[in-house]
Amino acid sequence: TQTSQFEENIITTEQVAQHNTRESCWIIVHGKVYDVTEFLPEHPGGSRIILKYAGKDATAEYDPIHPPDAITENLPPSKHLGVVDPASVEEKVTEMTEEEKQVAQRHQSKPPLSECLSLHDIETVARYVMADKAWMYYSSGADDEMTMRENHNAYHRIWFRPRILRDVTEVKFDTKILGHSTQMPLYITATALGKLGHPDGELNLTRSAAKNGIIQMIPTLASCSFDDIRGAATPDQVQFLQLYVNKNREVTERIVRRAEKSGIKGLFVTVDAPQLGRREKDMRMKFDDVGSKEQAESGENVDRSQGAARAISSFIDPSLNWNDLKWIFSITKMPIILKGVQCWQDAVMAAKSGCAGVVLSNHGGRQLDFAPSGIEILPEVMAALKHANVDSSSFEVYVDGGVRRASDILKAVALGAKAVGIGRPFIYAYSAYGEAGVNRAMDILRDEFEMCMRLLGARSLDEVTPEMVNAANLTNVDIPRDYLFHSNYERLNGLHGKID
Ligand code: PPY
Repeated sequence: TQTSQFEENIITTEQVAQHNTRESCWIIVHGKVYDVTEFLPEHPGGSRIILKYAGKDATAEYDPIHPPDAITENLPPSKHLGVVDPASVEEKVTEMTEEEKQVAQRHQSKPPLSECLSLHDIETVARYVMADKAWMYYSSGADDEMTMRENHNAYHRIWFRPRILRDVTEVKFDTKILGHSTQMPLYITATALGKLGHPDGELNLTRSAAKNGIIQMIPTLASCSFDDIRGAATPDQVQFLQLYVNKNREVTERIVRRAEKSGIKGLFVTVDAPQLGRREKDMRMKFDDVGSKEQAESGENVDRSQGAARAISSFIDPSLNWNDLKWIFSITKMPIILKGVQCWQDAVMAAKSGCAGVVLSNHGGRQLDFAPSGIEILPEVMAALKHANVDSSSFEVYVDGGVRRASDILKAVALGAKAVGIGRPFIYAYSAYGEAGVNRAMDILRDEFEMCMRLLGARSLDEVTPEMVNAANLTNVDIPRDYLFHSNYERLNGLHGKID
């Protein structure tokens, strides 16, 4: 078989080192040798980044940004040359880079997890400990980051109308999402490149989701492979899949069929990213990464303004349109949800087209700056769906972006959302504290839910109704300002003076 031939072919690192040019480019990934010469122009991240590793071991660069099977999926077997001769591998004591040392030191001096009392606290620690590249990729928003800040600030314009003197001894806040039980009205939404923050990447989320009875949406661009993430789930654990539709529809069809076969319970098609937004913090990091200034001026034809995230987005099909939905319905029986709906007209169209729901989302403020926050358009979406006679039991509305508190979630539920998606807070949690951080974030939210439900006078989510909130000022958008936790917020013990 192909594999056994491949395994028999032993290649030394000296041999690999000779193929270090554009004309003949071999690289080593996970101890295997690949000829990527012909693949260079097709690499979604550009040829330059591969050429940096021509003739060398690229595993360390490859790992956080590719699922393990990306290379075998994309290179024909004839380009899988063999395995590296272990005797030829120089035992290098891998020197930690200056940044790695600093990150390790900051992990030593971070506060104990028990000192984190809110999701904001966890985010503060993540910002403190994380390597710049990871922090900038996760935290960045598009352009002036107005939408990103608005996402959370919009929740501040909704106030409660609590009820008193109800027996709130027992409060429950479990519900169902697409018919599947969840312990809280939230799910872990998809975020890309999970290993930038922690070596176990998305598996931290899978494990915590299992322990906490929460549903995880698996990203198309996870760092861990789909099979690894499914493999880490418990037998009954419900997972959804987020989907970027590929220009090559066969790739998408394969992903969708594999997902359905493996038991994925819902397909969330991302519709707000025909092109990736400009996240300047991230772009700036990648700019330094692609090589020296001299290289840049040497005339190689690389668009350095893009940044790697934008470059690798070239597989996403900008021609995707409403007519393609029929095709998606034809290849799967999984419920289809559109993720990234930003006005009521599109929500109504999604319902009329046969979708099972929509996520009112602006992609965490990473796409169109000045797109409204999901929570802000929720009331008009609910009103329009009602007007269009859409049955709320067969069409669910979710909101994501800026959710940091159970009180935020209850505001969304009061206004008609079935659940909310939470992304960044959970990846910050594992970047700072591993799986324990995610578990802590879940504990905090549970605790906040219990308190908020009692103080609101609601014993179950059915009792969290539109009358329980005053959203009259919701659409009075203020220029996003910094709030308490950005300026005079008392930082965690131990962080004073270390970050501004
Ligand atoms: C994002 O960064 O917001 C994403 O959705 C992930 C992504 C990353 C790189 C290319 C395309 C999408």
